[in-house]
Amino acid sequence: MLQRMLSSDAANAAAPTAAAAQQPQQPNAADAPLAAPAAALNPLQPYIPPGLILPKVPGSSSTVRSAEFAAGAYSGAQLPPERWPEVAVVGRSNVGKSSLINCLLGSSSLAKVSKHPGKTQSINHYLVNRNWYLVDCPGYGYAKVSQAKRADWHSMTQQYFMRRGTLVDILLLVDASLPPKEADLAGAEWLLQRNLPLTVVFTKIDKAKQQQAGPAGNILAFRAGLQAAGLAVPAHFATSAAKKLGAQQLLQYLAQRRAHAAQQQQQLLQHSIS
Ligand SMILES: Nc1nc2c(ncn2[C@@H]2O[C@H](COP(=O)(O)OP(=O)(O)OP(=O)(O)O)[C@@H](O)[C@H]2O)c(=O)[nH]1
Ligand SMILES: [Mg+2]
Repeated sequence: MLQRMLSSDAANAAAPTAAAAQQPQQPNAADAPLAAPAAALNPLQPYIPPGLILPKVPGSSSTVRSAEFAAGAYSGAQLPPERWPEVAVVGRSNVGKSSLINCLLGSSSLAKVSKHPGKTQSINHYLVNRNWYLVDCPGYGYAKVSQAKRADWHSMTQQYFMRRGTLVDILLLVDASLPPKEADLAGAEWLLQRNLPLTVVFTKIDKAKQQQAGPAGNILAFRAGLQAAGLAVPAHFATSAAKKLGAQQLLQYLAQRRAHAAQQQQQLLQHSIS
């Protein structure tokens, strides 16, 4: 479904700069407290594929000291300049993107939360610690706005993913209180097929529906869905904005991703000078 929404015209576009951030480092278990052995996978614990385990980078901080709204873009031209590393948050409407952003940033109201899907209609940049952006993207899979507006959202988000040189990671949010949805699996597939950086963040692990698998079962089913489609299973985190679960681990991981991307950029720069 997402493949249709994020139309295929970009499928052959040039490889995005962001793909560089996805390149794995050599595993170093001693330096990677977030890694969980696949054999003993507890779906509610963070999972990082061995090839993506990042060594600790001195000076990478997961503490949020300040956070402010920086820009809301309704078109590519309105995006802020590519100045800081950024982490995008995407997923179906109502999955909890804005709630997770508030939870990560220690705010109750920075990103607007609503029971009604479609609240976030622009690409919103939040500047964290004055040195990185957390970016709230419009939701997908929501029909209560005009078709024209919906198409506009998706094409803008797609272009943003493909062209943003400072994009370090894309957090695809998936509601863990529900069985896997086709749209979410398709969203992960779309990103993976373009070698864009992807981390799946399961939301609402506090919420279980009676007579259903529950968050742990739903997470395992989602992973199995990706495997069945022949896709590599990406890193994942399980969170609850309502109960403030999983935020610290995710912030720690994102600090490592940013520091690693900065190191890579420096290496590329040195390489191009020498
Ligand atoms: N139980 C529970 N509810 C949550 C959690 N996170 C978000 N919600 C609820 O889910 C609804 C949607 O949350 P939002 O954060 O606005 O979702 P969104 O993905 O930003 O939605 P759009 O902007 O419409 O795309 C709200 O009613 C939230 O209170 C969670 O961790 N647990
Ligand atoms: Mg929102």
